[in-house]
Amino acid sequence: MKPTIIAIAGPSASGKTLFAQTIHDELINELGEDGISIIYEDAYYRDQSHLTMAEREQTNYDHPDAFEHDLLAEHLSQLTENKTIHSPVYCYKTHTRTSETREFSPTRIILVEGILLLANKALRERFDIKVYMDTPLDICLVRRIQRDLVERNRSVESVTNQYLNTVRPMYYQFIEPSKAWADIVITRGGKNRMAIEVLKAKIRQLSTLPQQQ
Ligand code: UZR
Ligand code: MG
Repeated sequence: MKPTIIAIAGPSASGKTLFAQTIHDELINELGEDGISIIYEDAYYRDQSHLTMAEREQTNYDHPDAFEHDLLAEHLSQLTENKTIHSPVYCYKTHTRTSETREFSPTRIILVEGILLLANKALRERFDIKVYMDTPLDICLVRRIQRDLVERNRSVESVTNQYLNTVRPMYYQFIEPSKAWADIVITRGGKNRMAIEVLKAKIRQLSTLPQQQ
């Protein structure tokens, strides 16, 4: 069995996580634990344990160099060879990896979710289906303020500064151009019901096909 790998990319707070999780949760009973799973690009933010907290706060987390994409590409290759991986676990509070890893076994369908997945050639080559969430940037900003204040313990000032310094410029430099690689572009965010149903139908079809060698 060779897993099918589906990338879900797009700007920060565009609804990627919600979209991936909705598809996963609505199919998990039908497909089972070895049928569908999610990998987060966030988990592959670089280890920064050698840096001070002040230095970590200076990192540009919206630039491709902030991620260990080589390791993610390597892990995706291993999963397609049916090997189990140990993915890193990242902590947003300390801006670095934790000492834990997450054991992850291949499933028939693997959803991979993250901002810069389509901006990297080695990653693109490993995706069978490439999806891009084309949510307008002002909607993303509003959602990001709401989310990061509640879930990531930030202030309005820190979110807006990050937005102006890195999120917005890196979006125009790397994320928006990567849309050209997408097979499917989704408007309106993670609650787009028809987009969810179309992806679910494709996943169901792939899951019932005789498995490729
Ligand atoms: P999503 N990010 C942080 O703010 N701190 C970190 O330690 C690591 C990441 C932010 C990052 C990016 N950047 O926009 C966002 N900034 O997490 C990506 N600024 O996560 O796709 O869930 O929004
Ligand atoms: Mg997310």
